Amino acid sequence: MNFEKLNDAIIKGDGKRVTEITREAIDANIGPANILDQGLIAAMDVVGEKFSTGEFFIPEMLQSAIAMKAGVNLLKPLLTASQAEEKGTIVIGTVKGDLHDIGKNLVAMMLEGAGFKIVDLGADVSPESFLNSIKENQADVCAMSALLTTTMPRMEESIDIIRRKLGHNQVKIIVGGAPVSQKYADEIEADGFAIDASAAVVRVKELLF
Ligand code: B1M
Repeated sequence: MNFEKLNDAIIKGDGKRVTEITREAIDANIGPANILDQGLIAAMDVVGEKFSTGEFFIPEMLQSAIAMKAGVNLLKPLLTASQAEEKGTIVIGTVKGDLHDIGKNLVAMMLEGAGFKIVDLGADVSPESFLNSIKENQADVCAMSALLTTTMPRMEESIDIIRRKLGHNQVKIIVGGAPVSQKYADEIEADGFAIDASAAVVRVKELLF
């Protein structure tokens, strides 16, 4: 399938068109992961570039994000269809000061599909909220997302407080998001890093089993 029309609809922020084309792609038996990667995520990269060059402003970026969510909602049942029994509990959120939640939602979705119980704290999550939720839910993994270079340090702060209160072995911590790298994850002593949502599933399984 040529994803140009779907890319275009995302870039234009046309949620109605995104819904139509995503539905057509699903009906044509295109794999949901392909629709997601080539149709939706690829277009968001173009939106980001247009924002960087001053062609787009916040409203356009937001409109594209809303359109992307329309497509993701249709793909969700296909991406989360899981026959597996529950493998563990994962607390997930985007760190404090950061409102980007699309990537985090995808990671949550894929982990849910892989059989984990997900406690989604949303975006703008404080270190204390991560800590409290890990304790309340006896979580096996804490997954943190950051999309801004300015909010990446909130990951380190969250890890520090979690480790100070709970020690090193009670919960595994995985980090990710566009500006985050394996190098940065090592620096802040996270247990794991993943480049995308599928890799997050692989990494979490490696950490737990
Ligand atoms: Co913002 N924004 N934004 N934005 N925005 C970026 C991130 C930016 C790169 C755009 C640009 O300049 N090119 C830039 C950051 C620059 C930087 O820090 N170096 C930026 C900026 C500057 C800002 C504001 C500061 C703009 C302003 O106000 N002047 C502002 C900040 C607001 C805040 O958070 N406090 C802002 C606001 C917004 C909107 C609200 C308008 C909207 C977000 C809406 C929403 O999420 N509900 C938005 C959007 C849409 C973007 C871009 C265009 C798209 C992000 C996205 O959803 N991508 C983005 C440009 C870009 O990324 N190319 C941009 C699709 C998504 C699937 O990818 O989230 O990367 P991503 O997730 C990936 C991986 O990163 C990974 O898996 C996913 C794929 O499978 N992943 C993980 C993510 N989390 C993970 C966790 C893991 C593992 C993997 O383990 C736990």
